[in-house]
Amino acid sequence: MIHQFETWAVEHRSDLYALISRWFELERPLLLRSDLKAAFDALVAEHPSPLVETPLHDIVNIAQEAVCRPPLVYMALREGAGSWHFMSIHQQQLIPMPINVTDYLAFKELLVNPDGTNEPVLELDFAPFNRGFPRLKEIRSIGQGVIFLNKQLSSTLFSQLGLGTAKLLRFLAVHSMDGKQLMLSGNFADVAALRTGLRRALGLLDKHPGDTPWEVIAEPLSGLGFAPGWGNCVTRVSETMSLLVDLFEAPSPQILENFLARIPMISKLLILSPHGYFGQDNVLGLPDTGGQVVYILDQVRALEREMSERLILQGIVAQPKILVGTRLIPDAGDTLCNQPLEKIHGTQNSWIVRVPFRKTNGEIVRSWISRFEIWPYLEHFGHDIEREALAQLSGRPDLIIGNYSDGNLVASVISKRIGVTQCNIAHALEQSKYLHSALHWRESESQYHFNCQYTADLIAMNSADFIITSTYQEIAGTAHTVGQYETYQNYTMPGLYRVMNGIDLFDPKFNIVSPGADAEVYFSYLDRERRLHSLLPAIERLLYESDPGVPWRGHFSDPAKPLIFTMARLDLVKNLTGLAAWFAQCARLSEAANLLVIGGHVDPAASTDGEERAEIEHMHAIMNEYQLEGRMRWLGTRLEKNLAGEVYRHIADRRGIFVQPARFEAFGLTIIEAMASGLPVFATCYGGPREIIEHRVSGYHFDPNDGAAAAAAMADFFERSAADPAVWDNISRNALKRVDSRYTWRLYAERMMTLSRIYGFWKFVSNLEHEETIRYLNMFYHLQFRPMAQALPHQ
Ligand code: UDP
Ligand code: LCN
Repeated sequence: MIHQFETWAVEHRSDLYALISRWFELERPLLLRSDLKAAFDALVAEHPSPLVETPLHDIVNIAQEAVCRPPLVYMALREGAGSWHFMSIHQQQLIPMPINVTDYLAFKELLVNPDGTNEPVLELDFAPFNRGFPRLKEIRSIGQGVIFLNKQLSSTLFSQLGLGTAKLLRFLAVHSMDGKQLMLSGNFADVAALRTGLRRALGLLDKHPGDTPWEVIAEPLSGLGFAPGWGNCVTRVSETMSLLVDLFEAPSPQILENFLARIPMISKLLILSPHGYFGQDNVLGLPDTGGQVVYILDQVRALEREMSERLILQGIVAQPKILVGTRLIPDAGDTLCNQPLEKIHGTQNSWIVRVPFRKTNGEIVRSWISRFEIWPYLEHFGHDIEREALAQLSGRPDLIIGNYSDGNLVASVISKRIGVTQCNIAHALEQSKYLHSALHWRESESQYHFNCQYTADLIAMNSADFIITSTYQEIAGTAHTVGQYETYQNYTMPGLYRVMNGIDLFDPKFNIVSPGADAEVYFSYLDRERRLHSLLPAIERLLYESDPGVPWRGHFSDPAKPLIFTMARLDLVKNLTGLAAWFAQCARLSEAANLLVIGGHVDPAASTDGEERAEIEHMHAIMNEYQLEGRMRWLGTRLEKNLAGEVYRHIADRRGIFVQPARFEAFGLTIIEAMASGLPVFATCYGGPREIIEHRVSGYHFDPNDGAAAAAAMADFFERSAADPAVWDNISRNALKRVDSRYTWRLYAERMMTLSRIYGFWKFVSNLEHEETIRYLNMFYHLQFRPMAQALPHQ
């Protein structure tokens, strides 16, 4: 494509000139894809010769960004996920010149540092470390890493005559849990000996009924060299042994996966989520405390259940244990975040463990601090939480899972120190939320400290053994939008460093494992028997009575209309104020429905967070300007989970909709909660919702930059549903189906455990340790991250 454009440009100099001039006329040094396209479209309308479907059009289609410093324009072209090319064009010469990523970034740096041409710059490039490691080839396979790894490694391993099976024998021979030997107790000299043993064992098992428990056969099997772990009864033990026999006979990745799925490997987990208020009650909606907490608590319950079930099936008597490490906040208001230990509801043996942040002089930090300010405390926190976890678990965890930039950094440090597999979960990567925040990091340094955050991200991503994402787009974006991880592929932070290959999207470490919505709480509005009817009076009061009993503003003059419902933290990026404005400005929409907003505080003085306070003021201004009093109710409260579940269903009873109007949403748990309740959802097209919802099938997307169109689409939906109830019913039914087939915690837990086992096995038998990378990262941490973090103001 690029080559064709170069050839085309030779003969179409004046067309190219016309377009570049338009870009320059915008007088903005950094143009986005939408700007580049809009200028092209405007040119097409007026230009004497046709430009549509020319190589110029193709180039504009793949252009993500352009840096304009007349007479030069430098372009970043994205042919597909992770496939970037760069090009420069001089307005007079009009010859497109391919350039490399370094030249592009260096040119971009001039925007903030015009005199910096000759300044030395630290360049980071992780590509050389990954040579020799298997990597995916197809764009559509991105995010299915461990399964790919399994295929790759098993074919090489088992093709080396006898080597693979010998390694498998060694793996089984030393496999233990909590110091107890599992699988093999006998000293099998080689694979042939093990095969003979298996044959004998299977012969012995044949003599017993299938449901004979393990205890009965334990002794004779132990005499043949077999330890617990094969199964809880004769049938299960025979199946597991047969899988191993098959594997020796004709190894295949699938049999290996099935066999590994049965080996008890994981019973102790450490999950890290340092920032925010991490608790079970009264925390949701507090600044920085939202979906991540919901996700982790549901995840813990699902993983504990899955681990227990698997251990029982394998005949192991062991109680899995999960710890969630977070910070202890002494001044924690009406939450329990000042407690060092809190049992997680609905689990047997999972706990929140809290240790405080400390200043350099050892003094404890007493109050909540924003996630943007926590960097100086993490090192000390890492040591303390590691010590606490080792004590609580009586040894090392089998897996460490980090959450968000801070948790992932701490996970990196601890997992390398104690030699445990590291899994990362991002929840949100801020480069996608805060546009150009890397380039302009210095301007927002006093508020956001993105220099620390993006450095931490780079370290954590590259040190993780595997990374779980909620959607495909989180890694690789779409045809025209950049993935959240992809934003780390190349970027620059002028004055700090320049990243040429920060992360490889084709790395098998990426795995999509989508979360679910708690099925106990969020279920269909049609499931009358399970509904919490006792909550109805509370809901009616909240929504319709003159005093709802919580801070509020507004009421519904015509309560018979269906509701447009939105619920989120009152962050700028969540854009609840945007929705209120669109609603107010669209007469058709406010004619068809009422608006219910739940989030934040109604009294600005009640908020401790600057961004939230500004949004509160903004919401009031909109309500004043458009006199929304009788058409909108705003509740400044946080709904308890069961109540929230029943509210979604109540809105569905009344044939309303849920709207997620964010400027960008990394995933969006409220969307799957609403869908799981059978409520039609309209959600932003930026981020995870684009993938969760199939447009017009199981819900709708809209562009939050075009609120009028979004409001019109909602108005259409209400009007069409009023004329034909099947319109609403169809979307509702498909939303329920979609969540059920893709977004459940049961699917999540199964998949997560499979990945951990496959990964654990391959880590044992092959050299997956990226030792060179680890040394490089260690240096980067000490020379770059640490001094920056320590230089931040302490509370
Ligand atoms: N939530 C809630 N009560 C509230 C506000 C939010 O239970 O008053 C829950 C909501 O149901 C969802 C989570 O908080 O489970 C928000 O997650 P989401 O992924 O939508 O957004 P985040 O806050 O993580 O950006
Ligand atoms: C953070 C976010 O911003 C949401 O998009 C996610 O749904 C949530 O975490 C849970 O992963």
